[in-house]
Amino acid sequence: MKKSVCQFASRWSMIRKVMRFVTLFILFSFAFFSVSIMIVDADSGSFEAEDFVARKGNDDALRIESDGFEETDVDGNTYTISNASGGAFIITPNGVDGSGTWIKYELTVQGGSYYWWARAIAPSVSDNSVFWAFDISDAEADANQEGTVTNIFDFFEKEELRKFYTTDWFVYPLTSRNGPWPGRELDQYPADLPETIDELIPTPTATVELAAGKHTLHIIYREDGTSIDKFYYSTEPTHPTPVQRAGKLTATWAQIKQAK
Ligand SMILES: [Ca+2]
Ligand SMILES: [Ca+2]
Repeated sequence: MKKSVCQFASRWSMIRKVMRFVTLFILFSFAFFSVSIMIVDADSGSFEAEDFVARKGNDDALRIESDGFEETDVDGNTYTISNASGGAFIITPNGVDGSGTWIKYELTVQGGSYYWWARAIAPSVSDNSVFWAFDISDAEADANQEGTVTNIFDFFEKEELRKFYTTDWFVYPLTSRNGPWPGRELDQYPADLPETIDELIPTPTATVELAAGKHTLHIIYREDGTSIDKFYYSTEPTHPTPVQRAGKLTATWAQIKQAK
């Protein structure tokens, strides 16, 4: 009798251990599955600015140039552009009239609210913007449509941001000055701005609603002296690394700034 009680207690203890293990296994699996779902749900990607599919206007504006290209800034000083992703970028060099020039990109997304960034060089208030619009006709890609159809993508236009002007690449969050999409420039950066651009980490709020499927992006000339290397998009406000497509992982801002 004593022996069978002991056997029962031992067996019960074993059963409890197994049940505890199974419970923990189920909980762990559920947590892992949930995190996986969250990661899979993010959609992000990038494409080279030089990979446009169509263009119209002045062939010297929004044109493709390569690492080693020499550009002249607003003070007449020459600087060399290098370290571009893919070794190439688009630029309307200072002195080139790009009026009426646009380039067009095509992309396919999973659908959602997308944050956008452009890796660009915009060294002064005279060299720091383009127009942008998604899913418009070529005929609508017109500077006169600003505020109704097309938007302004500013690269440090607001007075508070002008101390950051640089002839190096920086990944700028998408902005819109007068609409139609909301995206005021100062809303894309922390209220408490740091002293140097190396410490500046954008805090983007502007998103573009894109349904699942194919879309177009028009970039339209606005100012000479502006270069764009690459575009990035993500359903997450954290910048995706250029090499990790499909939203599988995110990276720190320091990694991103160094990545091409
Ligand atoms: Ca200029
Ligand atoms: Ca590029």
